[in-house]
Amino acid sequence: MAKINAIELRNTAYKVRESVIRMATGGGNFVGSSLSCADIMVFLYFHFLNINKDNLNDPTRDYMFLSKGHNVSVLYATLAEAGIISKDRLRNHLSINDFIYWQPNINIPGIEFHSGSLGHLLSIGTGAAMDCKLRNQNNKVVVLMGDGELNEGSVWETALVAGSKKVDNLVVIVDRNKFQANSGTEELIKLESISDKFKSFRWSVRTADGHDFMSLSRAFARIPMEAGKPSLIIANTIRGKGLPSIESRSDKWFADFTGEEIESLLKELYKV
Ligand SMILES: Cc1ncc(C[n+]2csc(CCOP(=O)(O)OP(=O)(O)O)c2C)c(N)n1
Repeated sequence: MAKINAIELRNTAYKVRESVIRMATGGGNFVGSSLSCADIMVFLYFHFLNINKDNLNDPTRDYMFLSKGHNVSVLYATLAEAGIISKDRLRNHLSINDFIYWQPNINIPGIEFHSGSLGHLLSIGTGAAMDCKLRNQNNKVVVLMGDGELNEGSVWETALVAGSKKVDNLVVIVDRNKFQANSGTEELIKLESISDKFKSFRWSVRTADGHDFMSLSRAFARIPMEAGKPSLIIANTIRGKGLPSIESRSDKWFADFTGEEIESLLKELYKV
């Protein structure tokens, strides 16, 4: 991996956050949990993954599956910063006349697969990773999941298969913001220890600070973490990160802000 340029990544993350906030009006957006994974997305697309506007049709490039599909605004914003979709198109978010809509749609360049129904893209990503291995390609497949999403049964079926079949080009990153929609994950259905559960399914596991590019860089430094094992990175994050007035607020998982509120949130973001 190239040397990390944390300042550049931080600047890109500001722009991504700004786009996510601007999309949280006229119908709304899952702004809280999109902001929790904004730094992760920037790290993936601007440092870790071999995905860019010129190699989308190259089967040897890397793949990124957004399994927590309701956070698609952060994916759109990242794809726009990467020049994969046009920034103008972000204004169509929530227009029924564009495939840019509530959930990831494969008709948008850079989106690998439809999602929205939680719990499915780990199996799709595992299949893609197995396919790459069968072709003797060494591209990496990353799946970004929510922590609450781990409650879906199909996640554990696939985790068992990926560990058992030694799918070691697969990396799952969990946005561990400790919320599932409007409730705390541990109050709903206890998830801990996520690490021990995956390890017992023959995965390698690391934790990282999901808002610290150096910490993410250390966690992703060697993939596979152990030969013959899929990798899990538990990224500890804060819902609403970047906007102190909504950080960790259960009522700001989803929000539909007025134009005035958006302007004031952007001032808060840039601390002006
Ligand atoms: C199969 C399925 N069940 C329920 C939902 C409704 N739903 C959308 S987001 C969400 C919360 C998921 O929690 P988490 O993965 O932690 O995401 P976050 O709280 O970070 O948004 C739920 C239950 C869904 N999209 N798919």
